Amino acid sequence: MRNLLCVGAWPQKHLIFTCGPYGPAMTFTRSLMAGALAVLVGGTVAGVLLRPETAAADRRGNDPIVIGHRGASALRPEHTVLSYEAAIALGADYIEPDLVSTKDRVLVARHENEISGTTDVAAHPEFADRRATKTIDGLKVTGWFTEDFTYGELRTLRAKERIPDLRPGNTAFDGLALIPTFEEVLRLAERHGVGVYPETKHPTYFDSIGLSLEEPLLDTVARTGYDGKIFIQSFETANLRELAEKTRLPLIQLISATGAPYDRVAAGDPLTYDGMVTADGLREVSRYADGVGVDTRRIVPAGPDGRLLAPTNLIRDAHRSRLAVHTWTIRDENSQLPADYRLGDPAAAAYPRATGDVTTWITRLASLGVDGLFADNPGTARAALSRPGDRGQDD
Ligand SMILES: [Ca+2]
Ligand SMILES: [Ca+2]
Repeated sequence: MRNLLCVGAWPQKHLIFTCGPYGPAMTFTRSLMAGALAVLVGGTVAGVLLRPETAAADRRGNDPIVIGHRGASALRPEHTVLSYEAAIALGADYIEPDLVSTKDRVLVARHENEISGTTDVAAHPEFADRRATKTIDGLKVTGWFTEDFTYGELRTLRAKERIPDLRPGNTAFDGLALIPTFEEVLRLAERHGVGVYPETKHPTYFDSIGLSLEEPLLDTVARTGYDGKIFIQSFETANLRELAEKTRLPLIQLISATGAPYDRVAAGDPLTYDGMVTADGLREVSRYADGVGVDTRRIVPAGPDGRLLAPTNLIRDAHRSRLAVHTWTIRDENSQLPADYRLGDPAAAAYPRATGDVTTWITRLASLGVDGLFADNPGTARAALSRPGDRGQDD
């Protein structure tokens, strides 16, 4: 049994508990329980127990994995096949779809369920009456929402660049790409031998409107027969705990620089992200998840002037709890980098979007021991990690 679990979908080289010095015991406990449950209930989850290992994402030795954040969103409109294909071409180990639901329960890749910023929906008069104001995770949002469209209707829209001021070159691809389904992303990844790193978006909200995300996520993985690498991520906690009982696919608890998981807020629970990154908090996360996906500021905080301070103990504490540490988001542009890594003349008009010293930033994070990096330009991350011999131990 242990061996079956070892050679399954677990990305062995990238999770501390299977390749590092910390031993596998705790995680196997969770996976054995989930695996046994899957066998007992039959159905979709049991199908993943005998997956063959795919080699593609394991070829990096002990380097952190490179996760193409929304594809290669620095270079193409995010969450399009164009973006995912660019990420794959640039050497991403994983591509990352954020998942929201249509009215007819199809999971599609969008950063938000509100789609006016990333599609041409506002230019479709036939959908003018779908414009609405809703409260999502306590915030009022106005626009067009995926849950008010059937998949067929969404398919008539075309994607566009979300932040054209920062990434004007990406507008050359406006109007060219469809909204992809999760199934399409899985099939694309499988064809190219890369992993998939789906995020459930606003799970409490989607439960509240009867469109729970977790069941169609697992069903889609099973139905497509996807047998590559996968991590499932969420900023909330309850749905990850629920998933831990239903699947042995590895789970990543996302942790912001501030705030609290919305499911905990909605439940009146005082748990915050600050509480989750303490040694005790991380130990609790390790009861249901296999890793954390943290804002880089949780690893290296920045002062009020934007310059970096001393690293925290998060990586050490997470590894002691057998949690992998993935971090987000690595972006090339000066305006998106810590002040320490900005390059060029601040007075120049192009300075905010000019490429800074992002490779040194990536090298620093790697030297601190991160196990994975979410990068808007996976090519930069791949290049930085490929540089020979200049990565010392920083901690
Ligand atoms: Ca995401
Ligand atoms: Ca749910």
